[in-house]
Amino acid sequence: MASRIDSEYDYLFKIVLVGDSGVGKSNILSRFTRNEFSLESKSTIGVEFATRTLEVDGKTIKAQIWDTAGQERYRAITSAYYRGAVGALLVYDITKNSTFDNLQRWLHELREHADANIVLMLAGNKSDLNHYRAVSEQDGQSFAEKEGLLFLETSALESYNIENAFHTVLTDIYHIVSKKALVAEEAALGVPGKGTAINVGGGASGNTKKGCCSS
Ligand SMILES: Nc1nc2c(ncn2[C@@H]2O[C@H](COP(=O)(O)OP(=O)(O)O)[C@@H](O)[C@H]2O)c(=O)[nH]1
Ligand SMILES: [Mg+2]
Repeated sequence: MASRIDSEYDYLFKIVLVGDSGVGKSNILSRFTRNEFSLESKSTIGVEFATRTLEVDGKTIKAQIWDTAGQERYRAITSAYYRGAVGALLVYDITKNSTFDNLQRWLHELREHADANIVLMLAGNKSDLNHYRAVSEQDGQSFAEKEGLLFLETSALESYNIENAFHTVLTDIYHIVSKKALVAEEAALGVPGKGTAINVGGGASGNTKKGCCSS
């Protein structure tokens, strides 16, 4: 989702939260959008999202952040949840190994359902519980590097790196979108952009890659 509307904001970006139940997704969302944190875990029925508008590189970005409502417990997140998402926070709990072990499955699900160009941030949440730590920061970092993800440890409780995580993802998305717009502009003007494949051989080995964006 990257539509341009003139009045209130320049861009609207959909971001999804994924990861096991209990890792802190709903609190990350409430911390970022309302600056609230709750010790209780409440799960409502159906998909919810919250928005926050912020400045990125001088542009007004409206972030629409989607949270699951407990369906992740049954691994029953529908493809509608991922549709149109241009960013995702893949969250695990640094005190719970199983939530780290399940990351591969979440990544698989993201890669299956989301746009190929989606910006992914791995977030090792509950960094305030360092005394109960089960996953080292190095393990998080290595996994992120191996899978090509951004990485931060966060704490929704202490409000640590929450702002930074979303800001980093939104900045990355904005750069991708503005670069795409530039390429489209150059194409419209007939200027070959950087990285454009120009077929000179006339053979059948043309670019067979399909369009990036699901709808
Ligand atoms: N210590 C600590 N607890 C957290 C943090 N984030 C969430 N929690 C707690 O973890 C539990 C599950 O959080 P919740 O946001 O409902 O997780 P979700 O199931 O992924 O949406 C709740 O009891 C929260 O209070 C955090 O950063 N630090
Ligand atoms: Mg939740």
